[in-house]
Amino acid sequence: MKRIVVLGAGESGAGAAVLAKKEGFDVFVSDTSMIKDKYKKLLDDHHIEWEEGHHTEEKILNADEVIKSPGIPKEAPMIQKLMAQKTPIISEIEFAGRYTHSKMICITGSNGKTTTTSLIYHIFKSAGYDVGLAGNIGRSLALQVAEDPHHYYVIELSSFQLDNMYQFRANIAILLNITPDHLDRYDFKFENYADAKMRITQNQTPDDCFIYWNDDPVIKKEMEKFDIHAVRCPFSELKEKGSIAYIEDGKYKLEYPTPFNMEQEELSLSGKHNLYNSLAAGLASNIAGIKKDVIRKSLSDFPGVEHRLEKVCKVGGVMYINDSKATNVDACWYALESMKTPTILILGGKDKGNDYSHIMDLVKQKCVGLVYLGADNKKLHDNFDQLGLPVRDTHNMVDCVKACYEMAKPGDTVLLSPCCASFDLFKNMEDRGDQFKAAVRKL
Ligand code: UMA
Repeated sequence: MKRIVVLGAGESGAGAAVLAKKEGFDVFVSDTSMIKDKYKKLLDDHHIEWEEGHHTEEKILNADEVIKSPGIPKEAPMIQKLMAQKTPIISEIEFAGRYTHSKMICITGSNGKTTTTSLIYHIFKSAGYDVGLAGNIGRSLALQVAEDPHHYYVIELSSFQLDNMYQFRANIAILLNITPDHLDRYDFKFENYADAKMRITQNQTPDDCFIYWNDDPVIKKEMEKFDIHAVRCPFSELKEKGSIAYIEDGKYKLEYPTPFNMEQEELSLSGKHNLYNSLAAGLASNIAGIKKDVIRKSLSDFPGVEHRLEKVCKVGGVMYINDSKATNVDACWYALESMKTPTILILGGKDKGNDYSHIMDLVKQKCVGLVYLGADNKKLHDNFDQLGLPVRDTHNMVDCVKACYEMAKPGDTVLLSPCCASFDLFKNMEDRGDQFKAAVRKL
């Protein structure tokens, strides 16, 4: 019997293990940390052998194939050993793709993935399609393929997931943008990260579609390097050469495959970044054959995504906005760009090789104060103190929100859009956003 070892027992690994067991493999799961109770139960319910707190070499190096969780870097000692002995290492999505013929709508990009994925899922659901939501958004594709199969999957793909994908084919692939992120996982080379994003197009055929942002110079450059076999479906803010989705005379327009238009002001999501997300989502839905009236209605009644420019409440005339999902500099750029009132920006966390020069002009234009929130705020001081804005240094959410409250005047906005990952002080970005909302509501 072929032996599959799954490294990491979070959402991705536990799901992969269940599918592998169902498909008749000899399965072993190993995690260097303590495994969450819900995943232990899932593994036990399926009689899958697991270990926690360490990796036992003799139980891992004898694998025929290894499924690696996306959070494990290739530099991890066990991965290095497996690579040295040429054991195939794949991602959970690659594995799941082998056991389903469902249509795959896959979304990647440095920013906007979760919003676009959620919006497409909303449109497909509204159309009555049998659809699953999966991937980086927090739901294992493998587990759904094993236990809750659907005709369509809308899958958010991170570069980490794309890294170990080889045969997987996206029927509709969406690449929203490529800006620096996760450089610590790509030898601090932007090109390596951009190349990983382009893997979303590999294995696509002329029956498939590739939707991408036509104005992105990085995508343009990358497309010269890769053979794209899918039908090209570029979108852009304004009508320009080649674009088949754009804004013209205040109207949101799709040219392909069915001509479609609606008033731009009817779109439920506002801001420039969300316009791109809405164009990409509309195109994917149109290509999937969803009726115009459903697309129109769904684009206008989509409620938005938690932790993404989420309005929390007004306290003392100050609006508090939770954009905890902004874990890179570019995401913060879009958030700041959409601010209409003087802004106190909360930034900081686990730095991923950030270059803050990109947001300096916007910080100067929009911000009236900065609150740093990280275990180590030195890099923030080094970059931003020179602007001469009032600055506060904090190391937990309660102190951070208190500092914002003291700094803000009626009419201001407090924006949590930290540019960084959350793992230095919080469990994850959701925990950071939840703690922010709870602290604001206690003011
Ligand atoms: N581990 C080992 N050995 C090692 C190193 C780590 O066993 O040498 C273990 C860790 O203890 C941990 C596990 O490996 O338990 C790593 O798991 P994981 O972080 O991959 O956890 P999952 O719950 O499987 O979550 C992953 C994605 N996590 C990451 O990419 C970091 C989740 O994306 C995703 O939702 C989930 O799979 C389902 O697809 C989160 C994320 O932060 C939201 N993504 C990044 C982002 O959006 O910026 C890319």
